Amino acid sequence: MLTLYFAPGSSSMAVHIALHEIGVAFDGRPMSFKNNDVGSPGYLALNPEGKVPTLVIDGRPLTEVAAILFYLAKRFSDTELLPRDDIEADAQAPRGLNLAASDVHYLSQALREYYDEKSSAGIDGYSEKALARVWKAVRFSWWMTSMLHRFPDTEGFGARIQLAELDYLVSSKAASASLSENYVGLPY
Ligand SMILES: N[C@@H](CCC(=O)N[C@@H](CS)C(=O)NCC(=O)O)C(=O)O
Repeated sequence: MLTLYFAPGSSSMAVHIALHEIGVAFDGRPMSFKNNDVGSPGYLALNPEGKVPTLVIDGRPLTEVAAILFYLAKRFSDTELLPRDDIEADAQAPRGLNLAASDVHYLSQALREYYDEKSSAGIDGYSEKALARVWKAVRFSWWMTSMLHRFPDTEGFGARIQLAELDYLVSSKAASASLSENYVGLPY
């Protein structure tokens, strides 16, 4: 039995849409922020963060949009919300989610500027700003792949460079810091 606690117009819509896309029966429980439904002791027992969404699976609560979408995609794998039998393609999903979350950060700033300060500068510059970040994420992904994968035509010089790159990474604090910064997300 699946029960979804959601609020119209909030990030819980992503889960709501996924459930409809899958076509599975679920019990929908609309929550009102105005009435502080998310702050009631009963709801806090399910989701101590006091946020929506929460998906209750046979009595067990699961929170966080990304985790719930991941669960639904795995459980209803025939709907192919995630690619099947392809680990690398599978990994692109959380990568895309992380990237989208970063873009939303810029977008929310731009929308706030627009409505609070009546300035469209943030919206006008949004694509350029978001794309610059996307390309840095693509660069990082390309760099990790070029260091860690074995390529059929990479031997001799290319293979030695890969090893040197790896050696530098594990022996230099600066190189490790750069990897960490890119891995968890570049600063805004
Ligand atoms: N990291 C959480 C964020 C959830 C979240 O921020 N939900 C908002 C709605 S978009 C909420 O419930 N806010 C209630 C409140 O702040 O009172 C997730 O991904 O599920």
